[in-house]
Amino acid sequence: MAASPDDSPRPRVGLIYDERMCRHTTPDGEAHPECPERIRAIWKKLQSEGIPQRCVVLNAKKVEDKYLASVHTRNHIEFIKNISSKEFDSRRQRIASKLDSIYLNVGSSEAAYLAAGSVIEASEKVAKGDLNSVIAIVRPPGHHAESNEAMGFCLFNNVAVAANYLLNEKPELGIKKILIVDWDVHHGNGTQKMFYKDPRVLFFSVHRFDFGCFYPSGDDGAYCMIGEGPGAGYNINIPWEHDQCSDADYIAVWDHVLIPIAKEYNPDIILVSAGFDAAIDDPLGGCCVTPHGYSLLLQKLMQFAQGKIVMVLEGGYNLKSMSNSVLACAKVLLQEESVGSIHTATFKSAWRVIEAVRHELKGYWPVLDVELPLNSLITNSRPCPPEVIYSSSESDVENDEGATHTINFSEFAEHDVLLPLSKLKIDEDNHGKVIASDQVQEEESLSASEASHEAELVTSNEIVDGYITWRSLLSKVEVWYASYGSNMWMPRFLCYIEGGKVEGMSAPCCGSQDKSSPKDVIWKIVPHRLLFGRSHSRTWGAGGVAFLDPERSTSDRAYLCMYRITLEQFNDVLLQENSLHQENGMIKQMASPVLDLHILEYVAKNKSLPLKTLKDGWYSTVLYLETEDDLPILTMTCSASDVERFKSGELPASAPTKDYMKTLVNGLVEGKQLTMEEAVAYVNDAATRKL
Ligand code: X5A
Ligand code: ZN
Repeated sequence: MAASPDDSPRPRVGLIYDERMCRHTTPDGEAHPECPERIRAIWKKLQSEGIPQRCVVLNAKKVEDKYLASVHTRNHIEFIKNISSKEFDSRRQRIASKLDSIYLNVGSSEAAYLAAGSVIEASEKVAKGDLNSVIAIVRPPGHHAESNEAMGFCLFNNVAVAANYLLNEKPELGIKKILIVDWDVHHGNGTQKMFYKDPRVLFFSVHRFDFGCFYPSGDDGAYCMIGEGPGAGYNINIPWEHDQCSDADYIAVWDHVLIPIAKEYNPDIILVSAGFDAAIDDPLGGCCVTPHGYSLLLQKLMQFAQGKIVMVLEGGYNLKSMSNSVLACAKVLLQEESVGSIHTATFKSAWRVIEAVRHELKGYWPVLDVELPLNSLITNSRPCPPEVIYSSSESDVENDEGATHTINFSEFAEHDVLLPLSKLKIDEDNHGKVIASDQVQEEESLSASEASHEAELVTSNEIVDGYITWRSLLSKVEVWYASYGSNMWMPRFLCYIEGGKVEGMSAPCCGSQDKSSPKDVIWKIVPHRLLFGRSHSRTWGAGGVAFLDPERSTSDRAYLCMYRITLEQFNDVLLQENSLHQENGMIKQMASPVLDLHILEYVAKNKSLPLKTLKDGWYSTVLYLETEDDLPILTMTCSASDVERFKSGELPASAPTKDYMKTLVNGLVEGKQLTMEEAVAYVNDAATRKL
């Protein structure tokens, strides 16, 4: 710790805190992570260290409606204003339950007005130069709030309101360019939308994304969302692929993305959407940024905008961890602490994200148009963390050993990751609802954002663990699973859904978590080569396992029996087909899906995608055949390189045994596709034709 040298004046740092912002609480006193204690704990911590005495303590102020109106609709403003009034007493809870992760009570309106007004007050003081910087300890948070939507614990978008105030209401203060740094663990979807076409605001958000499965799920936080029109290049997303990100990952992003761009942009002021839910031990974030890490991030920002920084609280749900982090930041702003180096290693996945972001943005920010020495950077980096595997009590194979093996689902083939992630289709007319692939979904199935809303309701008040979320989400998305081998026989396929085994199988299936039957079954013929190999399998004992050549060929015809199932079920089938669903006899539950909406988008684009997470399984390649009823037809087969190895004889190509043949024939006959004789001839032809 070093005191600031005697010849340089102490920086003037403002603090805003007001007890009235604690009156926004859950109506019945149920526990909720976004609780009044959050700001009380921070304030107490700062007091215990004598920080307020070394700062300028400002009064909170309610925002005027006219300032809200630049980012929120009239409708939304009236709603937040009136929600706490007496006449809403009976309706308030019902209204809140219709919103995404929002509670409301008699204190909500005042708290929301104070939070937004305080950030305006703070920003004006800093813009004027009365103060060097301010920490606004406010709640409810703001960055999820959209122009006409309260969500994610946020009512008004405090930071966006203040940014607009400076730009539109106070031009005389000379603030023409604002950098918003959003380091809350969640994507700042609201702020992004408000300035998406506006180059006067450079919005930068680093957040957990988990390929679209982390709150607020969907595609908005993807790195391809770079802004539009005159705002193109002025929206920057850093989407982490998984949990456990630490100081080193954040510093790497600062050093290789944010800082070079900030130098070029040269902002007049910096507003930090400072959530502390990426902090170590936060119950929602699952990351591990330390107070030291936060102070370093903040210190690196102080070289810009003559140190004009407004730090605004967003999320953060571990009282101790966030209080320590805010304290560390206060000391940095007061220049009482100079910050040293960090001690963790950067994730390999973080380098991958950084590289992808730099690639995406280098046309707008030439300083990024240099290759990073990625090979040497990655050499010293951490592998992705293992997924948490949940063991199921419904295991059909008893074993008392814990499930220890883990599959890293986020690490599919390297070359795929380095390609820019393609965009999920956004339906503009429907307020940006995400539609899986290029398909229009069935009317009764929900859009991904509706589905994620539902998932959110399921988990409200709970620690979001990602597990319920992805299953709820993908249970709303339907696909055709196309079978061409033994699964053409419906009773055999149903084992993958319902569990158990049928005649001829030597080992039972565990089934899908969602045991509901396929919604529909239809048949189709496709121009792919059916082949047989791997004479012995866990399921059949001696068999002759069916595969499709991923390549299309006009001379080939394969029968497909297609089941309309959910994408959740497809994931469970994918795992069982690859014998990756159990370890030491324990059924494993996936912490994240092998095939999520984002990867589905890849598959749709490339038609065939080897999944690195399944690389040890025989069915590691997913094929996107075509569509039926506007739903994608998916199947799984061996890799293209396995086809080559079958051809060369390196892997045994092996005709079906009698029992296996019987299952295939049963499928084709009971499915009314072929007579018994025709079915036998079809299988024999495929088995004997030269590869
Ligand atoms: C501000 C903030 C998080 C919302 C999570 C909803 N919101 N599950 O951190
Ligand atoms: Zn957050």
